[in-house]
Amino acid sequence: MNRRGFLCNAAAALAASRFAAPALWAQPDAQPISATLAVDESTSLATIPQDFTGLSYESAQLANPAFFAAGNKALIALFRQLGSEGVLRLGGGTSEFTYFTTQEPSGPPPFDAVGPDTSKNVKSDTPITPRSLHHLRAFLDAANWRCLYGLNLGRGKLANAVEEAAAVQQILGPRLIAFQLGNEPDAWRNRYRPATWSYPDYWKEWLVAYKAILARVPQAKFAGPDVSNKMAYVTGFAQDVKQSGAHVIMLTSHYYAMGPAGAKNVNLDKLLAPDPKLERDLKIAMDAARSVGVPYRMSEGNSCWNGGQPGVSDSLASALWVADVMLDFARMGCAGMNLHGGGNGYYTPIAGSLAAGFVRRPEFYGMELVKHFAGARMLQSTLQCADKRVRAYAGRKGNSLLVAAINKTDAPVALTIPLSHMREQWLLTGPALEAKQGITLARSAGKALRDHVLHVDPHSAVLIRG
Ligand code: BDP
Repeated sequence: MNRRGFLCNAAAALAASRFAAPALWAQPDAQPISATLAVDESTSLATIPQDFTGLSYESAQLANPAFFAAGNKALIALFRQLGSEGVLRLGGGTSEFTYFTTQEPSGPPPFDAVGPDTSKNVKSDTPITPRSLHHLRAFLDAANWRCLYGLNLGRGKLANAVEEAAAVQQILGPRLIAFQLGNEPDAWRNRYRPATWSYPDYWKEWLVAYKAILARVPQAKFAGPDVSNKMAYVTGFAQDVKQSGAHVIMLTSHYYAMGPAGAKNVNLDKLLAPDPKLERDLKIAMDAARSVGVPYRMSEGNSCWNGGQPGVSDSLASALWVADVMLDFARMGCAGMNLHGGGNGYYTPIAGSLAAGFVRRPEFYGMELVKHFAGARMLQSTLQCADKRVRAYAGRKGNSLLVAAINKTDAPVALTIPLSHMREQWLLTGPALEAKQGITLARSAGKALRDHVLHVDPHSAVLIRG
């Protein structure tokens, strides 16, 4: 039964929660939270690029040439489901443990699927060969996605990175967006570099590598600095890029909402609460990117670093979190986001392997909801609501007004919006906040919105097109 069809106003919502289908409500007696979304159609904040959606995988995954390959049809289909265009970023902790070789290794690959990297230091070096790059190209062609490619600057030999760059450029061709040099260089101190390591040291190394690659691959494009969280690296990089005249096409950094996994404060409540560092750091990144005149992309991130928190990163909560965070980044002008994962990691949006097959994890559905905003202009909107875990966004796409509402509370929300009718809707729900299975994103027909009120169930998200 579609309960939603019966919910006409806040009072009815309460009645329905008590008598119609109480089993689905986290708190059957919860009073509806009232909220109002005012939309300013005349003020566009940003246009969401078609390839806003992205995934991030460990570079080590390339050691199995059959993984990113045209034959991996199941994975290609899932990528396409997330976006008719998109960005696959290769990098992560293992990218400092890969090397390029034209010698195809004998014997089976070291693993089927891998990722995310949690060991930080203890890894074995894995090879990347022209064969895996040709397969990657075919995979990207089939998915119609492009690639941000991370080279090993942390531990590798520059000459080897230069050879790899030449092969990647030649093989990926138009599927290559740019190279990134090193993963999270702001975290190299006492790891791959001495205790004195700081931003100026990084810039010096970056420039040497940049020039060496350009000398061999004149058409190479670059993005960076792909840092973990030290925003001073992003602003410093922007300034130095400008001063040196280096050609960088995109600024990048990572965003993990929480971490490390296992820490005391890592839990469902924290994931669903507003994160003050998001707006603060994103503003710094956007300002830096604007100062260079290039887009900014969140090149790697997810709910909780160190592989994700079981019961949190793999639950309905992560689906609600990702829908909110993606729209928030988009609203602030970010050009795209690469959700990190791979293997059977807790936070990965797609889990599995060639042998076991691939499955959608809860986060996948949150990303899928956001894909409907691709190409939309994000509109200036103001949400009035006492509970900050209620979120709403508006966008204009052609003759449609899109409104997404994310209810991260355990009470129903009655959201007043500037629409009296919806043409269609997508509903993101699951059996419980911590549920790992049974998460769905279902599309249904439109209907009238009595008194302009959109009812949003507890722990659910809805996207409507009016
Ligand atoms: C980041 C690494 C990535 C890891 C992730 C994590 O770049 O490879 O998988 O942390 O710890 O720092 O989950």
